[in-house]
Amino acid sequence: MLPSESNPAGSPNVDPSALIKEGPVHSVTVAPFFMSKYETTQGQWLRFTKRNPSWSQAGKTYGGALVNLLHPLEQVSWEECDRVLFRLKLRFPSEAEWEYATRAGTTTVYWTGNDKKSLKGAVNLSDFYTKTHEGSPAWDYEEWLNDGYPTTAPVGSYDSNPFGLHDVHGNVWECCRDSHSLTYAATPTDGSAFESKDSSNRIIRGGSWAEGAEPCRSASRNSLGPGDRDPRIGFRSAYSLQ
Ligand SMILES: [Ca+2]
Ligand SMILES: [Ca+2]
Repeated sequence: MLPSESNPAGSPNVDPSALIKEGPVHSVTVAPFFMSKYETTQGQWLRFTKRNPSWSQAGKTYGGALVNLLHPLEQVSWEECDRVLFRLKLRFPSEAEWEYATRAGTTTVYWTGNDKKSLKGAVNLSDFYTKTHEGSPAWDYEEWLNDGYPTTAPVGSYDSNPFGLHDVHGNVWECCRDSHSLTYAATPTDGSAFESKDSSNRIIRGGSWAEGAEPCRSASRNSLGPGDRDPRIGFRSAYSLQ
């Protein structure tokens, strides 16, 4: 994994929108692991837990789009997901694993390229469809994009990255194992998660249906409290091979 920063120009993983918390660029060796091809769906969660807390919930209609059980789970807390994943012998990916899987060998701003318009056909964001069907005046919209969904989209609706993973950019933010940190200064380089007693917040990655392209950059990082629930946030499971 090589998180982006805005300089030096000409080097891999340069990202003009990079923030200080996304650096410094560093190399990480990731041990073999499996990563879910899709974000966890409402149907999977319903089977595992008998509940579906999602806001864009199966059976409801938003802006003419009927939500079904293939839409991603959201509005579930990091703590609860962690408990359920443990029961299933699965886990959250570390940030390093998430970014490695998302980049899939690419060193550009998005796995699709450096230009946000390269995301067309590969992403569900806050777009023209959202603006004209379900949006709020305060939101940012990518008006050049019309992805057909005002909130979440069924997982796998758009192109996969070169590793075969869908929706790594957009749809729902994806929880990672790592504690929140302001830089990667103390992050392990063996691909494991950064665990800190100083912060209970956890990292989320990849942006969502309620945001534009900037927060869904491969290097972009955000965080949530372990008990927070948000209609924009779900997760993708991982599995250790060692
Ligand atoms: Ca959309
Ligand atoms: Ca996602």
